[in-house]
Amino acid sequence: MYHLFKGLYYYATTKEEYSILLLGLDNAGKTTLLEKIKSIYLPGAPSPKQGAQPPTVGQNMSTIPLPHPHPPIYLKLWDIGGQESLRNLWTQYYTSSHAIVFVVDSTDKARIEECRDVLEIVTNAEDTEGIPILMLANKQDREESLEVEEIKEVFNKIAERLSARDSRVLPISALTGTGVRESVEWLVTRIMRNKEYRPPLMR
Ligand SMILES: Nc1nc2c(ncn2[C@@H]2O[C@H](COP(=O)(O)OP(=O)(O)OP(=O)(O)O)[C@@H](O)[C@H]2O)c(=O)[nH]1
Ligand SMILES: [Mg+2]
Repeated sequence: MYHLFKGLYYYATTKEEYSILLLGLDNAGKTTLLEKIKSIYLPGAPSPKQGAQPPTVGQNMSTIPLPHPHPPIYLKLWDIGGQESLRNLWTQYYTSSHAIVFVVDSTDKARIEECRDVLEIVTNAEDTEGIPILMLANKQDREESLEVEEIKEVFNKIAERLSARDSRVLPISALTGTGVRESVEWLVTRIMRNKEYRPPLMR
């Protein structure tokens, strides 16, 4: 009974909301990642299936309440289309974001330089200054994927410039879920640490 009340009290007083922006080239796995996070944190949400997501034209948004023992906060996840013609829309989300997740298709060696150039533009934007950046080397379940160390090398130059703020490269599979919880944990730690600089919305 005590735990029930404690749980109810916990949710009743949950007020802080942080926005997280999922960016990356088209086909990187952003929508699959959003679906996977939902399946982990929202009861009853189905796990994503291979090839099930059509390319995103516009945006998807989901709000996730973090379960105890996390701080009682909501994460509002914005998944934006990554096709070239849609990338100029990303900038509209920068000022209200508390963290950026940049998803990389680790199997797409032909576009890894394009990936780096796009990330560079994102991190150079004035409105993203000082917010944590998490780079995800996605599709690690595929045999032909680049290792996280190889992805790190590509982003090294950017990472050096980002060193004054929080940034990290983590290996994941949005499809199987490997590394997804760890990625959310990293984000939560960093947005809380950055709270004074980018305060949450209260709801
Ligand atoms: N094997 C494997 N496939 C994945 C993974 N993540 C995504 N995919 C596949 O990659 C393709 C593209 O995934 P999406 O999630 O639609 O990519 P997106 O980044 O949302 O693409 P846009 O909406 O066009 O920006 C789909 O066929 C997914 O099933 C992964 O971790 N492993
Ligand atoms: Mg998508």
